[in-house]
Amino acid sequence: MPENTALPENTALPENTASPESTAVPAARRTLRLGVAGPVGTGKSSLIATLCRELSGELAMAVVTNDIYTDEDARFLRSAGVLPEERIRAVETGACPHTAIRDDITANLDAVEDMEEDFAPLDLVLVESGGDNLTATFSPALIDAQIFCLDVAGGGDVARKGGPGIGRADLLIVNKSDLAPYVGVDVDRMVADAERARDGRPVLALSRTDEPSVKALCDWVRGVIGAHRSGEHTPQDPGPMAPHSHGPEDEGGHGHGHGHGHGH
Ligand SMILES: Nc1nc2c(ncn2[C@@H]2O[C@H](COP(=O)(O)OP(=O)(O)OP(=O)(O)O)[C@@H](O)[C@H]2O)c(=O)[nH]1
Ligand SMILES: [Mg+2]
Repeated sequence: MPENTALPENTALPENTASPESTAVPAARRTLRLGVAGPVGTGKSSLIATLCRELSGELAMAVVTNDIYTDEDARFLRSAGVLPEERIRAVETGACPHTAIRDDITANLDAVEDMEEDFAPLDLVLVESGGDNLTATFSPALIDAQIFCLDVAGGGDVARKGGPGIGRADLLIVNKSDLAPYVGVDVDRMVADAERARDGRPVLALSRTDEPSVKALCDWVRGVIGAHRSGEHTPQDPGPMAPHSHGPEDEGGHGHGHGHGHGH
């Protein structure tokens, strides 16, 4: 496993001169915090595993996963052997994945800050959202840039359904493009639909088995890290989720949860 191979520019962080409240390392010198959100099973953990595999030789990285009830995603990533195990930590979010990445981000922020302190200097912390529907987006108070992940198996029309992540995430992934022939989806058309919904923001058809697409993903991440360091990247808020509510039936199907709503 590579040692802490931070990029040289990131090595000149000021040494603990700041007080705790103002651990105010200028944003451009900080680790890039990159969120990955999207519906259940669209390949978020696999995309993160791919990024770790491809980039951990050149970047110092860590991962925070969010699962509703378990640390399943963290265990998957540890077993993939793509990063030292201690660089992968799980946050258990309870019933609603939105809350932990947008409304009350404390548990995630603590996990990210702990990682950044324990493994300083880090170039990149990836945060995987709990799998959800089309509405979850990260707060820009937690992450600097975000990827929204769809997959072809969810249907070619999903990209037209819109929502804050599809419309305004920094990068939209149309994942598992290798499966398109088996599920009757025209990837080019799905990408074109997504591009129309995004006012020129980037869309990438990805498959972990398609090397050029993996390279394009890695190049995009390198580009955002560069822009973040030079101060050219401004974290964008894709906007809040649409008003919705969860009843007990959403909470694992056990019927003993407490319903709640979001409508801000
Ligand atoms: N064919 C194909 N399968 C993929 C690809 N990426 C992921 N998968 C498969 O899709 C399934 C779901 O992948 P995950 O990475 O666990 O998806 P996820 O979005 O993290 O899932 P949750 O965290 O449960 O929401 C797994 O069976 C993966 O092996 C891909 O590029 N091609
Ligand atoms: Mg996952």
